[in-house]
Amino acid sequence: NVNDLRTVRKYLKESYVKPNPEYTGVAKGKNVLIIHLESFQQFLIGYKWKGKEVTPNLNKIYHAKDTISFDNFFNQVGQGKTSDAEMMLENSIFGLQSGSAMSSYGTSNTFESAPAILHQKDGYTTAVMHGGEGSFWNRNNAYKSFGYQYFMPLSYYQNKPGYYVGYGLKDKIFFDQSIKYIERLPHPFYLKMITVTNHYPYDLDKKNQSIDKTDTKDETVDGYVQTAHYLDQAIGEFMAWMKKTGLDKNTLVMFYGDHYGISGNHHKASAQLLKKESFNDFDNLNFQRVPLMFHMKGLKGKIDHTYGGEIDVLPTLLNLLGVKDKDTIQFGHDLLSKDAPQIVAQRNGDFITPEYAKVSADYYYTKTGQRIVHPDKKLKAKLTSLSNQVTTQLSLSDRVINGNLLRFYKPKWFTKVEPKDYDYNKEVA
Ligand code: GP9
Ligand code: MN
Repeated sequence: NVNDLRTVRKYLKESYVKPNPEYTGVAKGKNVLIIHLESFQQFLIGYKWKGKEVTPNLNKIYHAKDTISFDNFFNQVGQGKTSDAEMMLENSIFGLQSGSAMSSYGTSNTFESAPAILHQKDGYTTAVMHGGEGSFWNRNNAYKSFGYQYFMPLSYYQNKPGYYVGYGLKDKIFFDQSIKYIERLPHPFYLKMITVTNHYPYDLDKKNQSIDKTDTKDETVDGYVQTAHYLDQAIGEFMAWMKKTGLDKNTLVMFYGDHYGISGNHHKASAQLLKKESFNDFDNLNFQRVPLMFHMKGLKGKIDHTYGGEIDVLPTLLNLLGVKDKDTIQFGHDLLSKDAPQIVAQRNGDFITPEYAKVSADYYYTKTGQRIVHPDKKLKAKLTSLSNQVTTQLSLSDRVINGNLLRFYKPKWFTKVEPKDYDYNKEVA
């Protein structure tokens, strides 16, 4: 009810983190192109197999002088996987403890999401492109609630034999066919492109395999570098197109990995891939790092070591775009802020900070990986406090979703999104 909203707002006010003014508006008015890297883990960046870089194009972008890259950025998804990542990125609200918030609440809840904010504040045209079924994760409804004007799922694409693998069109075909739609989008646009070939079980036709599988002998793991390599090539081709057309000059491209590709059930194979002697639950928490990169001509790039997670992407992006977000219900903060709290929640209540980590009932020192066995009183209080902060953040976010609290929240500048105003069968204007 309304009182819950008050509790949430009070909490957000008290925990508010001021964005970094040095970055405010550096991408003002630019197109925003979000490239969703399916199941892409941070360890792939710079990773070599048999002497060959697995993701040479993304590596180049990661290190480019005009890219802000994060190397302590974590996925925070739960069972909702991709949809939880999308939920967080579009709203700075967590997915749920079980199930998918986009599936369960995407149709009925009120949202104040990135596309609606950018459309209303700065006139952005908003669209999602994805070479998979439109109903997957309830996207065809949830995107309307988020205020996306256009959604081009599989039905917008030509699907010939051999084009489709797993959950959608192969990435190269997807990017290729997306071009004609991108060309029609009025500027500035906010566009999300969801890749899918690098999805378990990492199947790929012979002709597109251009790096060997790894040799851990774990069948669910060994194809991972192969589809990641293919995804990287697709991105290389697409970025070349952007450059050729000059679109790269007025577009902020943001890359992110949605969640792990190799689950916590493959400790032995994971150890082998990382050339480690062993791989425990703490290592698995570290394995939840995924890429986050902002790439734009003229951007002052760096590799930023701040600890953060998917919940923080929207506030970071909005600050780069110079869009004030102090009066929105968002549970994350600008990652470039000097005051970033660097406490990264996992959906199950585990967390990691630059100093400490919690996995199930165990605490660890982040730097050494050593388990904290007998914490003194002071440390114990510190760990409990961190754990409580994480639980509070998660449970208040849950209250927003479960109680549909945004229906009570009406900032003056925001016009409520009406899903019925959107029709995903119409042509781009
Ligand atoms: C399908 C894709 C996969 O459209 O987004 O979702 P996931 O299985 O990764 O949650
Ligand atoms: Mn996914």
